[in-house]
Amino acid sequence: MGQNRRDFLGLSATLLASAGLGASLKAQEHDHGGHGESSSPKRHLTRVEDPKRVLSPATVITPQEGKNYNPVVTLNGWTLPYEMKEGVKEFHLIAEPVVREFAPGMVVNCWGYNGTSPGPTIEAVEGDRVRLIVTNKLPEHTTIHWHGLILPNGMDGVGGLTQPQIAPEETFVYEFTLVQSGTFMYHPHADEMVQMAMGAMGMFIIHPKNPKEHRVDRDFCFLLSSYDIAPGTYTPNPSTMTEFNLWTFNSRVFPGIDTMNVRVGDRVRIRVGNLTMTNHPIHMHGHTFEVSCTDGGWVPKSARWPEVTTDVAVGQMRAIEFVAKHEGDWSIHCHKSHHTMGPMGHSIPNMIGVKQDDIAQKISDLLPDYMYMPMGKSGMAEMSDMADMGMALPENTLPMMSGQGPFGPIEMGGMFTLVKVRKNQPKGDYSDPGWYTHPSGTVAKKR
Ligand SMILES: [Cu+2]
Repeated sequence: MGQNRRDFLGLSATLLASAGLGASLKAQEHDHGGHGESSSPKRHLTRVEDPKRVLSPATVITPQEGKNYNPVVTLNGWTLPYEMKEGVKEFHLIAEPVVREFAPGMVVNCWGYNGTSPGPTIEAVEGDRVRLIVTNKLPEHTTIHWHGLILPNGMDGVGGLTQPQIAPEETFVYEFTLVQSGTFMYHPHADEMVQMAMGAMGMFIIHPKNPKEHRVDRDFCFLLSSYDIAPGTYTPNPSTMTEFNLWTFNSRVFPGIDTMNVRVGDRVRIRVGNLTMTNHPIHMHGHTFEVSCTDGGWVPKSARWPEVTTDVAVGQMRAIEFVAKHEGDWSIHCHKSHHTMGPMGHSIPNMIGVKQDDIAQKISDLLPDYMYMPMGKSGMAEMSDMADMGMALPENTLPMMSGQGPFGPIEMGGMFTLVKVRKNQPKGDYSDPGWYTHPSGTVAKKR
């Protein structure tokens, strides 16, 4: 946290300058995983000067005012800088293998853009002419589809249909004028099953031409993505169709996901895009919100209605808006309960009501290499801090439920984070205020 925008320009410049080298980098990136080099299979990474940064860039939590728009805050992400070239905003995207830290304790071999997965958010303004220069450093061909954008057919990025595939090491140029505003995405339209399962995707935000239109104080965005990564391994299985085991906001799992920190009275927008293979009912506590923008653009005010959960189907984008009125640490999460669980919570024996005593210990004494992890006798909650209970996790594997709150384990491990609403958050300072201090007499208690 606390990184400023300049760092990001620096990061990106480094990436751009170094990406051409395309050299592979050994296991230097292991600053978080806590495992030795011996455990790391060979991987091809883009050479960067500071790989730690690329693992998990700190979010720009207090974006500076743009000239004519208020920039978005991408959770655990960043915005791609551009260069102005004769009236055209020129962006460089490099599709490449990257290493993403999903949360402290787990790094993943992903495919992404400019060093991160998801790739950087592209931000521009309605009416802008944009030039998107795409270099392919992936081991196979790719393209980029600009999901939701109205553009000339030949710029639509569908490999084989509207353009030739971009072969490894080739560079293609997309150029068009932005004729709409709203929340969009970009992703490959080439070997989609593999490339999206590996994390190749990003957001594309177009701000309205009139900065007074749809103005908010805080504008957050993130993508929903899912992965199938077997416990003890590092690389997603791209052939998985439905049985994913890691459910993420911007390729991060709770408690590794940034919180959204706002002041009482702020008008807040949260933009969500779904590039998983299932729908996600996104639920927020403590406030009602309205869906202000969909894939198709802004919803007229007269057509909005209040709700606390909105379903984001596959391929959809939704922006919700509300005025932060109620102080507190409010949960925002997918309401499918499996989607707030880490990889160890799935496909395990049902042991509710079964007396097990120390059976897990006995089995692992007999079969030390076999990971036996049944459900607890009275449910899963007893397993929430199994790491604390001396149960070893496979390497590079997160517990199924985690996150320590002020009152104990939060028991969430996937698509879950917090909206932190504070009265005395200093103006312009949107750093994490810590846990909410409840006024006396306002916390549920034992009678
Ligand atoms: Cu979900």
